[in-house]
Amino acid sequence: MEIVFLGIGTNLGNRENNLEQAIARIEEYIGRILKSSSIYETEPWGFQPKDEFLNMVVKVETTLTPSGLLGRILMIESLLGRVRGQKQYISRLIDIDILLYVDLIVNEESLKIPHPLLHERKFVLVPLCEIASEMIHPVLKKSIADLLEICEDKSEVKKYLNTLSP
Ligand code: PH2
Ligand code: MG
Ligand code: MG
Repeated sequence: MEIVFLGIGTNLGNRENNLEQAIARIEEYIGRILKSSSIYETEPWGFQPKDEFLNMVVKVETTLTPSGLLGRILMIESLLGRVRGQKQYISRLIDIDILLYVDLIVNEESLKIPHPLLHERKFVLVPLCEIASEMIHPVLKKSIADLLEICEDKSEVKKYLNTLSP
């Protein structure tokens, strides 16, 4: 079993329901969720759609390899209605990103782990810090708590819900 951290985001449709569906599919196709962060409402980062995001982070145990994991994520995203194509950011029903895969570093064209923008985004660092503040970023060699402290992102990230309805 390997431990992975996944970031989940949505800014279209019934956002809470989208998160719930994503969680259910992650448990079905990726592995058991060991920890979930609270849900945060976050200002869009890097583009300006009218709809705010809900973001959260989950810690999952899995037997999948990094590329197997990516394959399952793409499948889950399309099951939940995600449409891809554009190169630039667009609003989406669901986005699931691999943030960390144990302390592995992957640097391929189609897959980079840790997520290359993890440390620049408060919408990732705040929920990740809630469940894994002591984790060391394998490239930057700093803890998640330290990365959050030095992060220059000033966009708003506010607590929305402690947990999804059981
Ligand atoms: N995802 C992006 C780009 N910008 N902003 C917020 N607040 N939350 C996201 O999940 C997000 C974003 C690309 O995946
Ligand atoms: Mg993303
Ligand atoms: Mg993505």
